[in-house]
Amino acid sequence: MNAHLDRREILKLSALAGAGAVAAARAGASAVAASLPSETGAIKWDKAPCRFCGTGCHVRVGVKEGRVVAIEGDQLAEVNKGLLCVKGYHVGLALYGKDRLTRPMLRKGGKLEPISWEEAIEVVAQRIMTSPEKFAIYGSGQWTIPEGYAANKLMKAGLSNNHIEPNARLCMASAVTGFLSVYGVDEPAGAYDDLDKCDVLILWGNNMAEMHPVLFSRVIDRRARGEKVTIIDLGTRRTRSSEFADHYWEFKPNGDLAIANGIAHLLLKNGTYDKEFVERHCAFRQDKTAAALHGESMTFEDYKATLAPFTPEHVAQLSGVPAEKIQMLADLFGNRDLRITSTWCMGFNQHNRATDINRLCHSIHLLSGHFGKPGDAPTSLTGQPSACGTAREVGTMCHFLPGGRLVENAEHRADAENLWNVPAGRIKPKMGYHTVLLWEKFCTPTDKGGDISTVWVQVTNPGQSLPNLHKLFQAKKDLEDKFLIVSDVYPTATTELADLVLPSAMWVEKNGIYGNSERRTQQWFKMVNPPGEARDDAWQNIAVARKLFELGHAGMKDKEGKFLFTFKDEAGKDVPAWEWPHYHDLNVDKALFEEYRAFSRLKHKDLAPYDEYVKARGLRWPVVQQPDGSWRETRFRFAEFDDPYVKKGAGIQFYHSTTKDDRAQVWFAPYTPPAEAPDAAFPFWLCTGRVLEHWHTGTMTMRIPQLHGAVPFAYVEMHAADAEERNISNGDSVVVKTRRGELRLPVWVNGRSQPPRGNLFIPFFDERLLCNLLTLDVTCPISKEPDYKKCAAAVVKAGLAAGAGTF
Ligand SMILES: Nc1nc2c(c(=O)[nH]1)N[C@H]1C(S)=C(S)[C@@H](COP(=O)(O)OP(=O)(O)OC[C@H]3O[C@@H](n4cnc5c(=O)[nH]c(N)nc54)[C@H](O)[C@@H]3O)O[C@H]1N2
Ligand SMILES: Nc1nc2c(c(=O)[nH]1)N[C@H]1C(S)=C(S)[C@@H](COP(=O)(O)OP(=O)(O)OC[C@H]3O[C@@H](n4cnc5c(=O)[nH]c(N)nc54)[C@H](O)[C@@H]3O)O[C@H]1N2
Ligand code: SF4
Ligand SMILES: [Mo]
Repeated sequence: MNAHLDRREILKLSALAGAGAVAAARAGASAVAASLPSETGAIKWDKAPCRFCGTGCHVRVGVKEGRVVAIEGDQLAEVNKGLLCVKGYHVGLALYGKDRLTRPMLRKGGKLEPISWEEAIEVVAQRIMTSPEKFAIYGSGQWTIPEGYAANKLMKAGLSNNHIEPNARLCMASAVTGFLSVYGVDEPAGAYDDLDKCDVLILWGNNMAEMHPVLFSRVIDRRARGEKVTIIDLGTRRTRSSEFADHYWEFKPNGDLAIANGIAHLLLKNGTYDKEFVERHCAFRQDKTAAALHGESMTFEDYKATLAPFTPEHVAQLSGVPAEKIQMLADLFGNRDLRITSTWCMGFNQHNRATDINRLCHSIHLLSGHFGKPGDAPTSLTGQPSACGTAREVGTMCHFLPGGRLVENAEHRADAENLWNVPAGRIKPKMGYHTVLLWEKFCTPTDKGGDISTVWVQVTNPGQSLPNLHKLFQAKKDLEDKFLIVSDVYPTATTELADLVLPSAMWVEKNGIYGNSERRTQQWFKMVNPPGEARDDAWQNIAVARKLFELGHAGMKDKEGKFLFTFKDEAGKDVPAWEWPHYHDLNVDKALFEEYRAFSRLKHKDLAPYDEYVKARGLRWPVVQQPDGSWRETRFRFAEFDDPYVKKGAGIQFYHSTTKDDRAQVWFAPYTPPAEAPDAAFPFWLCTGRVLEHWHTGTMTMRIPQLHGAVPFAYVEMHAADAEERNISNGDSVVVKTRRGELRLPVWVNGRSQPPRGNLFIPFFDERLLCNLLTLDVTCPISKEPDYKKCAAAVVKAGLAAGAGTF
């Protein structure tokens, strides 16, 4: 049995039977790797990163007669070495749903009516001109880097408006605040190579078998080669990942805070922490206000004393994980001969104390010295294909500037104004509204403080993915003067309330660049034409900017009076890229990327020239030029053996330390209960999330017959004993209620995953069954990311069968 076959097996096992079999069968086809681009018969092949998750696999895309006709795993790609999961194998079909949006549409008399692009761009620009400060862009970690960069520049450098946010606020914002408060700079120090080297892998509530399947297979594959790797799955429900774990330990919601403190407590009590590492590289910190990014310093003695109550017994009580397991985890961390990698995703980030739990996980790695060696790493996994690249690195959040910098810092603004060549003072010094606040302001009447009047949504589906939808989205219905613009590729829950719909080109219908979970920047070229009149998102931003320029908006000019998006072709001739027939006269992606690159060097996130990415299957930043002219990527940051920015002889150097002494911060954070907990009226915990076959709101995967067929509708999972007690059988229709809404859907007992007693789980991919009508919009006070993972719910058996389907 060769290694690839084993990885295929696990990918197959992690899928439902039907869809998994397809994955396994198709994986064999990936043996035809060749240098790219190439032609086999009439099929022309080229490379692209997969459209879906943050793993960032590379696919080979086969095009024939203007259509994507084949997809293979790219064997030249280090991330996936030829393998894909079931979504990857079907990614080409995401383009070919029958109801692609093909024309701009404006709501007239309650109905969306086709209009011309010229009119559509005019409508957007006029809307902005009416009140530029009440305009907002709500974008995405699925924006390409140039798209996000163009939108960010339009807003911050052009409109002096910081109301721009990506959906990554719902996703990675807490990982960002975690990294910033521990290391002073965002994104993981390690790389996927850690997964090849670790002896122990701890999943802190992330369901890697379904959400980062190819990455998970990279670990499972090692077992098949005879290597020993112990997988510990800490979670609030049994998932596909638990099936592959050596240990599955279930904790109560928010119990992770107690577990991490329990480990730290024992490391200190038993003297098994890494004294030398701590003395050389760490400082101690806490946040008494419970809302600050940087908090106050504390002494080692204070740190130890604050942890004293977290005995294994006390932790067991808070978390539900037995005391001896806490001891076992502490023993593992206390053993310097082992290499330990921790991974996490939304279990940590969607949490009312999300920044805290991120900090604590980094802290136990630092305290025990499990840091800075291959395999020894706290590794935050990113969800979307370019949440790192476009949301975090390009800084499309309301408080960021490109390159990991801040709008509230005068020096950072001055640097950005220089690079953008706009007059000093152009960038507004106050941060904009974070996502939840932005939608609250949009859904509040103008005379009641609702001072966002127009939102332009790009590459995201907030009508389905925002929490507490009645309040944060559907309330827009009754507000006549609010205007919603949506750029998408399909009709969605968001276009349903849109006043203007703009049809977009997607994935290989345009050039693109994504940045994945391990700091890897990946480029692709346009391979097919978009359908009908669908156009690139970057073009849409540039065309609106040009219209604003023509309407006399002063912000659309730079210091010399030139239009902000001025492009030249290779001969040095100006190209009016805002005119669609000229958009492809040059590679706009390349031009925008080269401009953006200058920002990447401000905080050691150096990117290589565009052409280097054309040759590679992605490169991990910082990418630094060598004396021989070649470009070298960095796998392990802060470690002298690999990171070019670490001083010689330092070993480890946290060169963006918040205390400016090259130290990372070890944090204390208390155990805090969830924001809402079950009570007599709402006796269940409700958790929400995803399944392997579907991508988020399902707009793409529900239109792919194989994936739709595998999991055709949403359901609520509950424990068999809870169901029995209520006389509920598999497939019965129930109503799930919370303080915010209710939803009728079928029950799945002993299904894909198994929540413990008193817990429910609903996936959010089904637009007919919107679980976000139920969820809570409470956020982590520091990251402002909502906690979708727990609220209190009740379940009542419904009288009639559910509309969507039964098992
Ligand atoms: N197939 C597929 N893959 C995807 C995506 C997709 O839509 N489909 N989306 C991508 C994106 S954007 C993201 S963000 C990731 C999400 O990837 P994950 O975070 O791995 O997945 P979720 O289903 O959101 O999270 C569910 C898990 O949250 C954990 N959890 C619940 N409460 C707590 C708690 O209090 N503490 C902790 N530590 N854990 C808790 C539970 O154990 C549960 O299994 O997946 C990415 N990959
Ligand atoms: N209940 C619950 N809700 C959640 C979460 C949860 O765990 N539970 N997780 C949150 C997280 S982590 C995330 S990341 C979000 C994701 O939430 P969303 O971003 O809202 O979900 P997607 O389905 O990825 O939306 C992407 C949209 O872009 C469209 N699209 C695809 N390609 C293109 C393109 O090239 N151009 C344009 N203009 N449009 C395109 C798709 O059709 C789709 O409508 O959901 C959040 N919401
Ligand atoms: S693991 Fe993620 S990136 Fe890789 S094929 Fe699957 S969805 Fe695509
Ligand atoms: Mo996400």
